[in-house]
Amino acid sequence: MLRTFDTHKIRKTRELSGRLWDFTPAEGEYAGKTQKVMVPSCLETYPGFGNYRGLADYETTFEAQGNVRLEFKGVSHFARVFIDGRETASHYGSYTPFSVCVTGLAAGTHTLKVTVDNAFRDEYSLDFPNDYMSYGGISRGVCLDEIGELFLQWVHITPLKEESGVWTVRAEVSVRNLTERAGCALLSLSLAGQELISSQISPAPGEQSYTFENLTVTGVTPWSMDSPVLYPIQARLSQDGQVFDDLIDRTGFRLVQVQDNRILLNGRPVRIKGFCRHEDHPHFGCALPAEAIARDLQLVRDLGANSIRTSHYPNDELFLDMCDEMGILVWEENHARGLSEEQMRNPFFEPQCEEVIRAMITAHYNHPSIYIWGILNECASDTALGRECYQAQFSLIRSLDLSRPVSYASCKYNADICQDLPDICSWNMYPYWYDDETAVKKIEDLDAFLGKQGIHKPLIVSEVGAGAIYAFRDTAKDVWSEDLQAEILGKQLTEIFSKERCSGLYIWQFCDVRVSRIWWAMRRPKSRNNKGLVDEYRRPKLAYDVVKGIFEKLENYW
Ligand code: ADA
Repeated sequence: MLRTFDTHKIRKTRELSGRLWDFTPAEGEYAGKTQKVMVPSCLETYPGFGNYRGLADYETTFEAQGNVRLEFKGVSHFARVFIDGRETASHYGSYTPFSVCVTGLAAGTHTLKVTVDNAFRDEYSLDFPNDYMSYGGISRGVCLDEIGELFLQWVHITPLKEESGVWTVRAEVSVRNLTERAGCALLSLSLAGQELISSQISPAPGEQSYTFENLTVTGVTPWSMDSPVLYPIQARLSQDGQVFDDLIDRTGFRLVQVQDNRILLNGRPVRIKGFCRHEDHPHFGCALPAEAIARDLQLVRDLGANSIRTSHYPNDELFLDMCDEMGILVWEENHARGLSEEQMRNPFFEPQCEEVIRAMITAHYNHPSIYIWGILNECASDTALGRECYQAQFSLIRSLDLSRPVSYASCKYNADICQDLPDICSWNMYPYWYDDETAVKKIEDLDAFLGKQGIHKPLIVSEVGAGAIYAFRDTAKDVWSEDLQAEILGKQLTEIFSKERCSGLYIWQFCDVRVSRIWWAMRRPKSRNNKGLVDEYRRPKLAYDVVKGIFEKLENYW
């Protein structure tokens, strides 16, 4: 399953995932031995492959003729794609989609081989042993579209303002022309069932995008946490009255604005009651099937939460589709956790971060649930080089999307030199866990630190939490007991919500997650980051009811 709705009615599209492929590792005791595995999946979940690092091949076949477009929603970390034995694409970026077009395929059966590499290498600057597991494999869906010479690549809808029930929106449509000559088609677009555009286009070879300003839509219900109403976006290309390509997406009508110390959703100040969540499960690695994602979101809802931070990378579109439908706000961030200045000096680092940002925003633009774009969690925001990266990446985001505020989760406290750059200031803190200072004191100090620089922006506690090993109960409330975690979370949440200066918080973290074997595992019992409110199998810890009790009493808005 790739999305929760159909993305085409005209274009012939089919999923190549959701079935068994041949998997052949290149290294280790099973080198050269082929077995059947489900795609998508993570290779570390296959028996005997728990700690495999290196190259491996995934192979399948498909029937097609003419021009096709293959889209890979996520391959970790690096992929080389071969069609009928010929290399047609390569891609680095574990959590972002990429596509490849092949023209003039002869009718019949074709082979598709994807060589993946999940090793840690300098040229994969965002993947290294970390406080989560960098899984490998074809970890998200794969689809095959039959296309002609011209096809629709993406449509971006931006709701800009609402006056007396009339929404003004901007539409941008990207078309690809696979030929060497100018194309010719009628482009039409409807939104919420209303025809907005009908325009003759002559796209040059390659990619072209068309922007349409001042479009208006009436009679729609705004998207909100309590009433997450979605509307279809339908783009079509036709010639001589015959529609030959289409693209369907969804959006919601809502504005996200920052005013003084508050984040406004359609004019109302939101109170964030959130969780940071890794895509991780002992059975699936980061390749959670739709059912498991939906179950996570049900738990999030049961806990009375209203937001998720996709720490620390862009998430599967299925997850975003479900958040759109459930009214869960999403802070989505690029792929970067805890890089030092030295790691940020890696020449691959900045271009790879920017590539992730471009791919993330292009693919996820229309999701109304996404209300913040985040970058560079706990990186070197206390150094001049770090500042250059934060600056460059925020300007890139703003050049791609001005409709959402930007932020980053900092742990540099008074040494941070980048707080003037984002729209929202966000801080990770672990009072009573990593240190004994109260949350109240921390927030007051940060507020004073920002105030001295003349910075008056909304403040979010982007991480707060404590660890516990599931089923370890202890009357002495010793470290790693569920009892201590429950007590600490109770204190942290009560203190943070008592500070109205703060727009809300994200608990670190939703579920326990596997961490890398090297180094990190030595500081993490059971090789897990155990700060989950539920363990890796989603069994609730004592803190579950404490958090639920606090979250449920608080409204979604200030
Ligand atoms: C950081 C980091 C998280 C996690 C957390 C922890 O704040 O952003 O990824 O490592 O600390 O558990 O200490």
